[in-house]
Amino acid sequence: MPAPKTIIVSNRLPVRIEKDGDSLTYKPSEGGLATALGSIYKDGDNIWVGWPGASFESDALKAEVTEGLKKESMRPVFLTDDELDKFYLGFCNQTLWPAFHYFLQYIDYTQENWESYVAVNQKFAEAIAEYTNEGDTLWVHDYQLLLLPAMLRKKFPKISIGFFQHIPFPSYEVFRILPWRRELLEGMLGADYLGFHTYDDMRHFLSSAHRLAGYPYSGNQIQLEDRTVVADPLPMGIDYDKYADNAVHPESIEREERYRKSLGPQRLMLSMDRLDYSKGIPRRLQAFDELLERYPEYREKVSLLLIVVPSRDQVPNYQALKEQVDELVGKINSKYGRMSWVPIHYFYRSYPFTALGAFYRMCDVAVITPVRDGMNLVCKEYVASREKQDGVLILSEMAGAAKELSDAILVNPTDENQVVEAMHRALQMPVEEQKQHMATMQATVRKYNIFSWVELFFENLERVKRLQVSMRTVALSAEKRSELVNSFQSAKKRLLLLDYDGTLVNFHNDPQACAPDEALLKDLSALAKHPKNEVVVISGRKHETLGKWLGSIPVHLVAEHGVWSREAGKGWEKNIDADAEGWHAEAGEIMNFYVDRTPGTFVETKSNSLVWHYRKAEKGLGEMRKSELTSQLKHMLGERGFQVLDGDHVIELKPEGINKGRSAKLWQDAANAEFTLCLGDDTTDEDMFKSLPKTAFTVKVGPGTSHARFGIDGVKDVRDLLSLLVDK
Ligand code: GDG
Repeated sequence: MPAPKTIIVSNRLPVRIEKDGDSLTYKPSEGGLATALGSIYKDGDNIWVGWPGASFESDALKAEVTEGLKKESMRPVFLTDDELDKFYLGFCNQTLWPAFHYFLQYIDYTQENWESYVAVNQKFAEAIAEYTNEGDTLWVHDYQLLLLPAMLRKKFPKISIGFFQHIPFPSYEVFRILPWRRELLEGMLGADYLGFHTYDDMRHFLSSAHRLAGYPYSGNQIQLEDRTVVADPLPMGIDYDKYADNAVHPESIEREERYRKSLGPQRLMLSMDRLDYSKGIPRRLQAFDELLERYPEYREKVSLLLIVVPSRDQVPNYQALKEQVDELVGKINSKYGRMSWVPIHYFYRSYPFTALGAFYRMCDVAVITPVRDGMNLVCKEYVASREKQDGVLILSEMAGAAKELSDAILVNPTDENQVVEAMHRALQMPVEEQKQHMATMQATVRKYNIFSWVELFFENLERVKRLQVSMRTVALSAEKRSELVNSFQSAKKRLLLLDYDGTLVNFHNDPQACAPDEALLKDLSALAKHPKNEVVVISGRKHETLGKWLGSIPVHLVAEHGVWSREAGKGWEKNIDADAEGWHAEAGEIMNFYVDRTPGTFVETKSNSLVWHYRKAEKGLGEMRKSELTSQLKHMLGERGFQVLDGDHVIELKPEGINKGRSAKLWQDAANAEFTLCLGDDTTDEDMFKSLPKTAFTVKVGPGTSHARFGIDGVKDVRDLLSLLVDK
């Protein structure tokens, strides 16, 4: 088995391939992610997989590029022009990008583009599979590859897969608009650990996974059939020292001096983004226009340095935006401009790194007001570059970075008045105050830098893998099952402890509609009649119901978690005698208060317990009310000797000391069995698993954590297993 390696996957490789005469040269990217992951993908056998950034037609050229990239620890996935058109420009940039940035009016629903998206993700999966082994760790990046984690999971069921989403994850209300929402979610859930820039992005993802794909979650853990997946906010940082050093680099200083000479002495505000409608450039320009209108004293004294980096210029919306920006700049410059002063210095191009250093040094104020941004790194770079700790950052609340940089002047980018006043306040802010805020922001950006981000990502992914192992019950494989059957056959005395709902029969929205079918009655009866067997059905159900459903066959019954018991052929015995009157009325009143506020819920009254059912309540609302009700019940009745049990879409209030574990133990002691089989599906069954000896065959039904030794998939498998034991 080769040594485990790490594979980074992103749509675009961190390299620029240029033609130099007859040969190709490979220029590494200076982007933050590439720098941070440099020490990782260049190490040992690790690699970075992605599209090399240009179309290479001939096989000979592709082979040359593949060889060249190999030396850089990279592996290419070549995309055709058709794929670039439909997958990249189409689905990525005209469907997912606008949807995830809340530009619903721009979403393109072309099915062909979706098909290309699936095909390209599949192409990545196949390329990656060529270099991958089960022990490797994969880190997939961003919205272009949302389907990839599940495709890789299919090929490598146990592999570690991390995923990071660089753009926002929208609210469920928006995400659900996409026709391919379910496939996208299932794709992402192929990962073990999913990182987002903010808590809100994570929350939106969890809510979509729950509501659209039906997976339950608790905290930030999502329970799939066979795995626990963790979603987490992990805001991306920058290489702080690189920006701090660049700002004082002689070349940046020289550039600043050069620019200054041509610009004159006026104060500067910086606006720097890729050309994108999510960045809010036109609104920013309108606010600048209004600033000059409202505060004429800034005319000839303040200019806006507007850097717009070309991006996606083949997409019509981007072309229209470019025209809008050009027009606005023209309008403002012609309205206020003087021979000696230009209000907006506008550049539509990309600059070398040292030019960035000069821009960050020169500008007293940075105006970063995207209408929606996953994180926004420019604002962090500005902060890191402020050597003297002066300068003011105006930052949109809609950028992920706003969650960390609360010392910036935070604005709602659509509130023009607020942005104008923020500009005014920034230009007036005393240096001492600027320094106070800047120092705090620098400390944050320095601490939560890109290197700690990468380190934390891998640590968290590893932690999830450990969690999955600790929570895994061993699947009751064919081999284990025959071991179980052999032990059953060779034992003189055998005890079967069986939960009812979710174990012997499937759940139903109406709890009364779960009566046993003929086949079940036949098998249980046959098992119970065997002289070596004791069969006990241990349920939370009312004793009347259990009696009605199972009273005609010779099984022993334990009802209401142990309040009632009945040996086969005998009458019901009540095991405790709590004061039903007082607490029933009081707790019933509380539960009914929640029923009134939560459609789809109801209260079931048992002789010694009360159950609040929320299976039919709106997803999310039911869980929220459950938490409220649980804490209220605990608060009001906990000290009076009551416990609140958390079951499958129910909570049950009952006197302490009564639980299925106690009943299971009583039967275990009394039966003196050499073989015990215990089957159950929910948290109340865990008490049984815990109370039995280690040698017992405890089996958890369905997914999730458990104290049981084994796990099986569902009711059908339980029924097959019981059938196997009949007549043995
Ligand atoms: C996506 C998400 C998230 C800009 N102009 C030049 C230049 N840049 C560099 C900046 C910065 C980067 O480009 C832009 O990063 P942002 O984070 O601001 O924005 P997106 O490109 O939209 O990135 C975003 C990010 O992913 C990371 O997860 O923060 O929310 O949309 O580093 O310095 N670099 C050079 N010349 C330029 O002219 N060399």
